[in-house]
Amino acid sequence: MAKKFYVTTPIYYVNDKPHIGHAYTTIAADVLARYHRLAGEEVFFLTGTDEHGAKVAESAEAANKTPQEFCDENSAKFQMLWDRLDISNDAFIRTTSSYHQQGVAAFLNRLKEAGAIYEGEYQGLYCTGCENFITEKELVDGKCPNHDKAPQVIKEKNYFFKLKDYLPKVKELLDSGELKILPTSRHQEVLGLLRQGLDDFSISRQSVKWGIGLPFDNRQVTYVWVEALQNYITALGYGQIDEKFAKFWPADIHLMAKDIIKFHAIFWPAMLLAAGLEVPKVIFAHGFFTVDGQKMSKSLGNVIDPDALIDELGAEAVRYLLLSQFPFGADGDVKASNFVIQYNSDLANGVGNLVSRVLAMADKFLAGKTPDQDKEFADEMAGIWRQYREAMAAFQIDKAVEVIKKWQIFCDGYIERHKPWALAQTNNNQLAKVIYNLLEALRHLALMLYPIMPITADKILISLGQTDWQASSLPDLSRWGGLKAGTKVVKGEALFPRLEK
Ligand code: ME8
Repeated sequence: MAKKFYVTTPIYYVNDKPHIGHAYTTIAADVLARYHRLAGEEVFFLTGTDEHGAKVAESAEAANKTPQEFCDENSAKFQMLWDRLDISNDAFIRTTSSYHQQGVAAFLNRLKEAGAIYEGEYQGLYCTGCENFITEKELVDGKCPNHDKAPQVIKEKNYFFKLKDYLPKVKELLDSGELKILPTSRHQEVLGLLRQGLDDFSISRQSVKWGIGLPFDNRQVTYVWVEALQNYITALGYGQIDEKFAKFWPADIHLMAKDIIKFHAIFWPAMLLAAGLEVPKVIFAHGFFTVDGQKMSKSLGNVIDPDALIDELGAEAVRYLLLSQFPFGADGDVKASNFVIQYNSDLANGVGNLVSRVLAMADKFLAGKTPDQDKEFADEMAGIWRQYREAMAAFQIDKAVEVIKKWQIFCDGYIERHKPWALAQTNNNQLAKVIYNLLEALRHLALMLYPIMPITADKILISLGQTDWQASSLPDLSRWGGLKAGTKVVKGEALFPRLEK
């Protein structure tokens, strides 16, 4: 039976349209999903939208819409962007869907039956921007530092989750590595939070109306974070259809940025333990984008709109450029003015130029017919694949991109050393060998590119006469010699025309 791989993104709030931070996480998840499918695994890739809570309700009111209308419109914006970016998600969950609501009721009932929920009185400062309580100590000039807004004082009857009862077990899972938090700096951060001590948290709201009623007290709605986390299981049919849940749970990786690590690394595993379910295997928190050195924010007017970027550079380039900005896991600054420069150097002059050069030479010197097999690169290629697989297995997408670049530069160097145009005058045997090696090298380059730029990869493979390559998986595809003698190869259009700017 094929190995399974379950990858998720956060479900994004629909209080606004998507920006490049959302696109970054989703593209990264898509790369992992595509890589694991290519490796022959059975993949379930989930993304979606988080639609309840005070923040969404307030934004809907400000827009003069009902919450549901507002959610429908904004959720569609995310789905449209993912279509434009060729995101290959297997499901798109909306927390206003009835199956999510039913799954949440089943999960909460289970927590209640397990004795993990009790009633209490709560008073605290609530920041709607964070959808979370905030302490006096965290305030700066009386305001939430993340949202620059004064929190509301909330006093109400709530239901609480006995978080403290499960913290020792969460710590044990972290120590044993059964629950991995990556990169390791984030693991340390989570241990720090545990050392500081955490209180039980309230799982319901009395004053908020836009949410899922508690199954055991419908005067209260479920706290938006509590039901949002459950999307990872309700999307698999938790509480209703067991088959998918049994097959794919636990998640192999929950991807997100560092802002929401506490909810995922502590609260979520604790709730799962209380419900007697397995915890996710890996929680990976990548860094935060800043733009030209500043936090991306509407008020600064520096939010990069992914749609505008796609209009300018094309979806494939946007996927590549976002992922190759900085190490996956680290914070990084994006300079919008660099995108065109990097497009020209990496894509137009790099991959694009190599592909068109090799195909043009095969066309000109050998009438587009693949020569007999040669094995000059077989060993190098195996080494490159090893590095690529290791990078992907460690979720180091930027390293996988580096490996691809290295291979492209190696091929450019090989052309310069062997000068096929000179061999065409003097040595046809040697010319045939060199062209075979280059064509086969392109096939491997395209396969490595596939998770990152799927359309580009497919175009290259089709030019190489590989129309049914998707029927095989990596163990076969990555073997040297897949390109058969006699296969017709054709020059395609330029993959990445140079941009003048
Ligand atoms: O937190 N740089 O939703 P959200 C990189 N609904 N990534 C960024 C980013 C930035 N500047 N800004 C946002 C929520 N992101 C909850 C999640 S999950 C059960 C519920 C990405 O719309 C990144 O993935 O605020 C971050 O974790 C996520 O968007 C937060 O999205």
